[in-house]
Order: sequence, then structure tokens, then C-alpha cells
Amino acid sequence: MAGARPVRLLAAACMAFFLFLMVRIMRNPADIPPKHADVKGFDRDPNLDPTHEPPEPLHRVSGNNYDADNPNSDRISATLLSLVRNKELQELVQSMQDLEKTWNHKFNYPWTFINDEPFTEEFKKTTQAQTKAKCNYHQIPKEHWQIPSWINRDLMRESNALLKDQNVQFAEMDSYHQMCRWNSGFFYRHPALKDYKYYWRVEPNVHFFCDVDYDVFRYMQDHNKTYGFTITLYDSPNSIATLWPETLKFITSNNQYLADNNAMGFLQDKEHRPEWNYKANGYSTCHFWSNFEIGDMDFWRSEAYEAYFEHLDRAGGFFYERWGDAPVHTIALGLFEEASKIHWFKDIGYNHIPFYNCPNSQKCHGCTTGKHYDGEPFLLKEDCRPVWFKHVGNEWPTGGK
Ligand SMILES: Nc1nc2c(ncn2[C@@H]2O[C@H](COP(=O)(O)OP(=O)(O)OP(=O)(O)O)[C@@H](O)[C@H]2O)c(=O)[nH]1
Ligand SMILES: [Mg+2]
Repeated sequence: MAGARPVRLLAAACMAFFLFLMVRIMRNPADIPPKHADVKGFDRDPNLDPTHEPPEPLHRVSGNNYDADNPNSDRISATLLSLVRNKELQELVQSMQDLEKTWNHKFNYPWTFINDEPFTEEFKKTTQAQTKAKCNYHQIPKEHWQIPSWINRDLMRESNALLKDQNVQFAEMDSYHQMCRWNSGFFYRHPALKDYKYYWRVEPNVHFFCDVDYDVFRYMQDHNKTYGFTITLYDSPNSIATLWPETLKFITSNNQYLADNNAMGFLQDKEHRPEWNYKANGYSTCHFWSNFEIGDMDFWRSEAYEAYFEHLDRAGGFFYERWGDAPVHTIALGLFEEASKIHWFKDIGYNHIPFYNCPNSQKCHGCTTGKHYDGEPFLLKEDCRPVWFKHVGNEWPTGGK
């Protein structure tokens, strides 16, 4: 048997090489980690560029001007806002602690908590203990939350079962549909918010990583901004199949509401993810991820948005499909607001599972600069900032030190 051993070794090596080749050939391209350069339109993540504060004027703490108990403080009409359930208390405390630590312990803006059920005493006591600022607790009026009378329940069940088969998340969860509708068209009408102009939406279990040393609400006011975002993503086209067609119906008879310098090109982009645009019947599906929003509620209270929301609400897609408040807000802003009034809060490090906004700044701790997601590499494809930059631009300096 002399000589057989090298032959066996050679055969084993050939077999191993053959198996290696087969694995490479059969590997699904989606499993291969894409680099940012592979994503059309994005050579380099701008979060890698050094990031400082946005331009002056910026309002800062000086003496007691933002003390929680100062009745003549420099705070403007604004609140931190959270729709939340009692059972999410611990996750909300996590979000509060991060936001208080990085920003609100300096500015002491009040918190407003809203729920479709009464808050428990434990919820109130524990949340108030996280901040020097005033916390307010409110319930949603029934007529703002319940599924409206014109929705056919049988049709809703059948449609949602179909959506579930198409992997639309939360399709069969009534409360999720109700939440999306409330966040689209009702939060700013809550009586407790009527005297507030600006809000910062905060969800349970989100993270804030960067110290922010200026009053962000004053930034919105002084720089004439309507809406601020941190992350933009493509949506599941199956959840919004008729949202864009309904939108087109609305603007056909209401084109007086279109802003002069709107972001129509961004909304209709076909180049970056053509199949998503095709499935969503003409909408790129790129949206501001609305679990983070800093906004001016007067926009939602405007005649244009109220009419648009009413049209969508009657069309029924909040229940027969699973229209999210994120695409609804994004489309409305893209159509009815000047694109220059929408601001990327690049300097606010943020995470809601599984995505991040993590800028390159010494003020940030606990996230990895430029990291956009946690988990499977296919998630990288969900980042649609290139679509925004292409059609509207990136207001932040790029490159350089
Ligand atoms: N009070 C109340 N709040 C809700 C309800 N459903 C959702 N929310 C809140 O609405 C916001 C969005 O809901 P989430 O469940 O986080 O939805 P999501 O971000 O799409 O899903 P996740 O990826 O699971 O976070 C969160 O602040 C929730 O606490 C509800 O039925 N009642
Ligand atoms: Mg969430």
C-alpha cells in the first residue's frame, strides 16, 4: 500500500477544493456582505466625515436660562413626546436616560407621555424620577384611536391575512394599524399638545449617543426648519401598495398644496431600487424613519396635511394595507413643504434596533462611527440616504478634517 497515502491525501485535497468551489458558486449573492460602495449612489458614508454642530445661531445654556424651575426660561413651546404602553416602562426608561444624559438635563424640556389606556402609578413615578423636567401623562380620546366605522372588518381580516403571507410585519395586529394611523393623523390633535408647536418623538428602547449642547427646538425655529430626521430607509412595498396611487389622486385635484421646491424627485426615484418603486406603484418607498422625529406640529395642522390625511383615512389603507406613519409623513413633507426645511440631524447619534446614525465626533460615545446596522449584511441595502442626497442634497460639509 506504499504510495496509496499521498494519492488519498491528493484525492481528499481535491474533494475539499471542489466543495469550497461549490459553496462559493452556490452562495446567495445576498449573503455576501456588500460594501457601501456597492450600493448604487453611495461611495462613502458621510457619517465618516468629521461632524461638528450645525451653523449658528445656536442657543446654549448660560446661567439659569434653562433651569427646570425657571418660569422665564429660554425654552420655547416644545415637548418630548412618547406614545407608550405601561408594559414598556423599562425600555422607555432606557430611552429617557440616554436623552436626559446627552441633552435634556441641560435644557429641561417637559416630557409628554400618551397612552390608549391609563398610565399606572408605577409608570408615572418611575418616569418622573428620570428627569428634573415636568412629566405629563395623558390618555388618547377613544374616537382618535378606535378603528373607524367605515372600515369593513371582514375585508380588513382578509387583507391582513394576505399581507401576512407577504411577510408584512405586524399585519394582523390591530393595535399596530391603530398606532400608525394615530401617529399619522391624530397625535398633534391631542388636547394636551394643542399649546405646543415642536415635538421630539421618543420610543422605548432607543439610544442616543452624542452630547448635544444647543437647544434643538430653537435650532428648528431659528433656521426655519419643519422636520428633522436621523435615519432614512426603504419601506416594505407590500405594506403601502396603494399609498402612492391614492396620493396621486389627491394631488390631481389639490395641486395648489404642492410646495414650489418640493421633493417630488426624491419621492418618485426609480433609479436606486427600481423594483421597490415598481411594487409601490411609483413611490421610491424611501422614508424618514419616524421613531425619531423632531418636528413642527403646525405642519401637520396645516390645511394641506389635514386634507391629505382625511383623503388617506377615507381610502382605508391604514387598515386594509399597513400604511405606516413614516411613509405618510415623508410623502406629505416631500410634497407640501420646501425641501430645504427638512433637516438631517446628523449630529444626533441614534439607534432604534437594528439601525444607527453614528457620526464621526468626539461628542459621541457608545456607537461605532459610520456603522449603520446591527445584524445581517442585507440590512445595508435598506439605507436610502443616497436618494435624499441625490435629489435634495447633503447640507453637511463632506470630506476634510
Ligand atoms: N399606548 C400604546 N402605544 C403603542 C401601541 N402600539 C405601539 N405603541 C407605541 O408606538 C410606538 C411604535 O410602536 P413599536 O411597537 O415600537 O413599532 P415599531 O418601532 O415599528 O416596531 P419595533 O421594531 O418592534 O420597535 C412605540 O412608542 C410604542 O410604544 C399601543 O397599542 N398602545
Ligand atoms: Mg419601535
